[in-house]
Amino acid sequence: MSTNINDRIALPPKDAQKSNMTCHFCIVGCGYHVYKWDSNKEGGRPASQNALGVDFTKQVPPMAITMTKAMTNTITDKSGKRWNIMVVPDKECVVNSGLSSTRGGKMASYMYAHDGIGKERLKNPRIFRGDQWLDTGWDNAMALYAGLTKKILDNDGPNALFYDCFDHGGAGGGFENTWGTGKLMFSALQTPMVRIHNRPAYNSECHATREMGVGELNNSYEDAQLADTIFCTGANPYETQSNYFLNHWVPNLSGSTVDKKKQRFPGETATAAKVIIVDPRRTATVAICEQVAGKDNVLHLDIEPGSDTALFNTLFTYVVEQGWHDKEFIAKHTRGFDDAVKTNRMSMEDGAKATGIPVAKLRQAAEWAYKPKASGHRPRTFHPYEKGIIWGNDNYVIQSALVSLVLATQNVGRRGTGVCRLGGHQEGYTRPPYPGDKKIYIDQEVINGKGLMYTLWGTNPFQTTLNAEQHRLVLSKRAKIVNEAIAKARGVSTEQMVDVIYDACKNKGGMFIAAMNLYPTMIAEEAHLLLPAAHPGEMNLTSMNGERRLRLSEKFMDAPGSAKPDCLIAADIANALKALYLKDNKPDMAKRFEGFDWKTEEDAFNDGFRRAGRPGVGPIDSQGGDTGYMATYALLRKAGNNGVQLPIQRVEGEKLIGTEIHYADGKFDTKDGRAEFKPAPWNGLPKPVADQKAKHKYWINGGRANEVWQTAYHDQYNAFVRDRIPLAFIEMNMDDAKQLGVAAGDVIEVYNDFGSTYAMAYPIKSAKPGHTFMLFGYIKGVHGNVVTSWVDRNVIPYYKGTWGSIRRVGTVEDYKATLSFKDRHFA
Ligand code: MGD
Ligand code: MGD
Ligand code: F3S
Repeated sequence: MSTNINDRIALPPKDAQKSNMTCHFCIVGCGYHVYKWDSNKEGGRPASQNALGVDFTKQVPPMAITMTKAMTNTITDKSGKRWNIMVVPDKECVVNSGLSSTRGGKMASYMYAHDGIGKERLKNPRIFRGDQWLDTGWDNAMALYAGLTKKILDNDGPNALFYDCFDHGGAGGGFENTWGTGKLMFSALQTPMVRIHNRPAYNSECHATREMGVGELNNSYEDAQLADTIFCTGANPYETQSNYFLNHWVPNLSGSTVDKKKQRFPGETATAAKVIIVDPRRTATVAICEQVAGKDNVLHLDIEPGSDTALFNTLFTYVVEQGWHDKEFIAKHTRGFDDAVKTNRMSMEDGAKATGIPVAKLRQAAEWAYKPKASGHRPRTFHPYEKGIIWGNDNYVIQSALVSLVLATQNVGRRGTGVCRLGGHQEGYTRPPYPGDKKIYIDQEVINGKGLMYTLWGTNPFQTTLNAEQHRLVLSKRAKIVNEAIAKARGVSTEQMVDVIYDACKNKGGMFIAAMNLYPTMIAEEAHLLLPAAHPGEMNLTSMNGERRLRLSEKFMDAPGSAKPDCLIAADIANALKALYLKDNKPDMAKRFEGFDWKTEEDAFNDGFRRAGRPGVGPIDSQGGDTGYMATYALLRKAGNNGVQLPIQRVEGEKLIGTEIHYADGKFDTKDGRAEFKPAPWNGLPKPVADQKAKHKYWINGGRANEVWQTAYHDQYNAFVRDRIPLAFIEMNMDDAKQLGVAAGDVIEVYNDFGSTYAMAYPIKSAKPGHTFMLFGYIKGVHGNVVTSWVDRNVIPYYKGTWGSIRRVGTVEDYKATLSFKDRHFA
């Protein structure tokens, strides 16, 4: 029997190994099963002969199983044995009910195989020796990394050690890895000079809502099926939280599950939900909602970019004027309402002017979302939101305005409601406290020549930060100073090399750059040390999704080469530092690096999530202690792809019992349990952004596309994605394109006072004049180059808000010959 089956998909035989996998791409965390079996074997077509239990001897009914070639691969383990793998969505998982997405459906193909899509994975540590990369062993890599770290710590203190690090779950995160990295950075090294993978400081995306006492993941996915109205702001969930949208919103919008799912108020008949989508552009989500729910049940509020605060304040004012607010709830469970009514006041007319939405449409939105029903009950309105406002015009103020509106109408803590982030990656936060007392704009520190060593841990700021061109120019210059010094140091030992590098950083303005990653990525162009990381499937990893559902993704294969889980890389660094301090006879310093004697990722999980707890998910056992300790790997393995929704309440037998919704008891996360209204005055655009708008004609909106995951770190090697998107696309208005002399597939330059970038023109009918939408974070054509350096008071960027000019550069005939420029929005 052949080991390479190309004419069919090999089926897993009955005795194939089976394990659980949570998709490690988006927040939704769809459940998958992994089948693994000897590559010389194949299951049979009768249901009794394959592990899927599906009868393939006759036509399989539609939707009976989702399985494609991309869900299969052949891998080789450390001993050289070859295995077939199949990673297919789990029908029993309540998150996705057997659905996959174009991203998760590619997981198997993205698992490492020497001849597969992931063949460029980092396999061993790599050191840049001035003009070339050399593979090396971990001992040597650690001697350099820990040696330089120690030298800097001893001479300059922790503030010279900079980190840009993931703070989430899934790939590049999980409770194990956030704990490992956090313990290293915060309690061992004690550096405050840390930024998070997606923003330039160590801060929250949700300052306002948390201060108001409302955590940002407060309901269950099922609540989207129970809502009367879904009021979605600044998000495009069909493309970015696909199976949450398809498996939980669509059934409610189409009415297909209303009878089964909806609890009704007395005397009411169940009806399909209505949806309001706030987004300046028409998205695929809008188009699909119209198809599913009918145009009459969809309201697209295509507001002026950055005017969300004005919208929420207008609705808030109107609701209060109509008396639709919940007076009893406000009196009993909140504070600050009267002040908010004054500060957030905005008339319909002013609101219409600021948002560009006619009064009639604003009124309609208010009626759908907040007008009490004939029965006198308030509608259940769910308010999901994501990057359109998180990276919007003043994150803090927008969230204050939104959550005030939600509190006034008690649209949180009741089934069918919630005010929630839709989310990005899965979450996996557990760390010791941040050792600083203010938020530090790390990118600006780098630009201003501060810091001696920068570790990019599972991040790629070259493709994703704001003001990215300037950031990269400076970093590149500083890295080259170190390169030159390394190149000149011939025949030196690692200890001597540490001195050479230190001198280049300390005395010549250089910066040493290390990166833990799966791939070399664009970072390799400037870095000096690359450490290979393992990702889910190659390690055990826990994370929670957007409804706080904690799952264990089980290890089923070896990582390539000597790649390791990030938590164990952190432990290696800490242990190397401890040994160096002991050798140096500094026991006090050595003590700081104790507690990393982990052999496996489970040790890191037990030390972090189970022992230290997860802030924000909450201590709720009867002693007031954190109940995270109840979640052992063994119980999570039993809980399978449905896991448990945090916080855990108790264990019944071997079953973890979790929490479906927060604040049902009317007690919020403030000292006295009362939620807090917040003033949210509408101030227009921040000046640096308004200046770009005044100077440049085009709004350069940016964001995601369905088939591309983040910086395309896997996708760039996959022809399915790369051939479709050789260069970041930019959607633009047809007439604008004509005026600029730009045709579909032309290369254009986008530029403003902050930088310039390139993109592939993609004119579409639905783009408004003066509006564009560019794929963010791509390998070629970095949107962040033209994002301003402006941040709000908490150092949160406004990635979505920048204006630029456009010029046609030329054309690539290949693009026009091979690409389709069909409207992506089902126009
Ligand atoms: P990613 O591609 O998610 O990008 O920015 P990043 O987090 O920097 O991942 C970073 C790197 O992690 C990749 O190079 C990948 O190879 C590596 N990686 C993956 N898995 C692992 C692992 O298990 N271990 C290790 N060590 N490495 C791993 C994304 C960021 O961009 C985000 S999340 C947001 S929300 C922001 N959005 C945004 C925007 O909307 N517009 C603009 N203009 N900029 C933005 N920047 C932000
Ligand atoms: P984005 O495309 O960044 O995605 O998920 P989303 O937030 O849904 O932005 C959403 C929308 O914000 C865009 O349609 C944009 O037009 C709109 N917007 C821009 N400006 C404004 C404004 O002023 N007001 C309003 N109301 N809207 C505005 C992000 C999420 O996606 C994240 S954070 C991550 S890390 C994941 N990344 C990711 C991915 O890379 N690819 C895919 N396919 N899915 C992903 N899911 C996750
Ligand atoms: Fe994966 Fe499901 Fe998202 S398949 S990418 S978690 S929608």
